[in-house]
Amino acid sequence: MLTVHHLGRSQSERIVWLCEELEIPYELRRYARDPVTMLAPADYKALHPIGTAPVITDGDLVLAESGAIVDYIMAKHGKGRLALRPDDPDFAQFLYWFHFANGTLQAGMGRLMILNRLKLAEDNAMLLATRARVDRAFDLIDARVRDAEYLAGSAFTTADIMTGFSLTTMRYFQPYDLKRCPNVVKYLGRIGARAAYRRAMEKGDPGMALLLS
Ligand SMILES: N[C@@H](CCC(=O)N[C@@H](CS)C(=O)NCC(=O)O)C(=O)O
Repeated sequence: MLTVHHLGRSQSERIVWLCEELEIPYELRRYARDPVTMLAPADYKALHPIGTAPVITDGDLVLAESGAIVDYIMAKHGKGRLALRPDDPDFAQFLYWFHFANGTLQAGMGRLMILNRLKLAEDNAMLLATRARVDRAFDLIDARVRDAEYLAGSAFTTADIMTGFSLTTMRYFQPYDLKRCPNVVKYLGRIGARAAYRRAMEKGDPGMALLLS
């Protein structure tokens, strides 16, 4: 049985969301963050040596890292859904946005969160450069979803699932004003209208206000 180990308000919401989109059977185990450090509790850290969310278990397999988990579940249960094939004209876009999610957007948001907590001077070069990089990432997404319904193009794919956390729940940890990104707000309206997204968020983080604007 596939088990999704979900740490509250974390990147593991992606995996719950994927399972709900695919409508596959899975068990959901929820873990609360340590209330002081906001890190994963000891029983979560014991699941996998890297100690971060998401983690899935499937029989003897224990797998971490969002992208690897999404690829694993898609290979086993995707049946061609939520992904583009190499002969699709938007295939390269699909790959780009799938990897942009953790490689650039979430990496930048995480770096900015840490730099902000260090209370550096407002003119600190690293702080300014990181802010500018995150702004560029949001601007790039805004332009993409102005011209296309979803990140890969006209079809909703796992590129959207990979990206969603950084545009929404991550803003509990690193606020980002979406006023500069009107098309991202419209896009998040489309995301928030998906029944599978709503189900996933309600199952994973019951009662959490969804940061869709
Ligand atoms: N690149 C990793 C990042 C994992 C990660 O940093 N997860 C955070 C949650 S958003 C975490 O586990 N934080 C709690 C901790 O480090 O104890 C992935 O996508 O799986």
